[in-house]
Amino acid sequence: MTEQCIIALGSNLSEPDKQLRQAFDALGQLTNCRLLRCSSLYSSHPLGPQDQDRFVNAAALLETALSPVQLLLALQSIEHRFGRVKTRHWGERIIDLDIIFYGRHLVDIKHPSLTIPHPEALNRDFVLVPVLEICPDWKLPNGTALKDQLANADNFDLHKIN
Ligand code: PH2
Ligand code: MG
Ligand code: MG
Repeated sequence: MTEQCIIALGSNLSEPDKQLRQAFDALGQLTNCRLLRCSSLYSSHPLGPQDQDRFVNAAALLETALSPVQLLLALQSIEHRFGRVKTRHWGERIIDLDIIFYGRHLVDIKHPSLTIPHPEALNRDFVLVPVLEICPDWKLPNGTALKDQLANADNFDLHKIN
């Protein structure tokens, strides 16, 4: 039994575009997962503290036999390997790997904390645009089209950089 999952990637430290390319490679090497598609890289204005650099954002489509929690732990282990350290809320980071969708499932697990669909993702163009690039016909758990969310999303001055 496998599911198709969407992972959002973000970085604004230590050559973010290099971090994202290496993160795509790391996703491709996860056991019990197959990396199906990678989006372009996008530069975006930072959400949160304004004294930090612009982010680079992207999305990946992953087919996985892992459960949501197993996938979360696998992503956290990649973040740890890349040297991710805790900073201020919405602050700078070397890599951020968020599970946006796990098939059309709703997931809400307190320990470890995991809510899917990612609660704020649907309001942010730096998540929606890369996801729609690789999965233009993606459906939300309630059956509505993801592309219909784009009109309501906040704008972060997104520019494709490759
Ligand atoms: N991630 C954050 C905080 N702010 N801003 C942009 N543009 N893109 C991000 O991925 C992002 C952010 C913390 O996860
Ligand atoms: Mg995030
Ligand atoms: Mg995160």
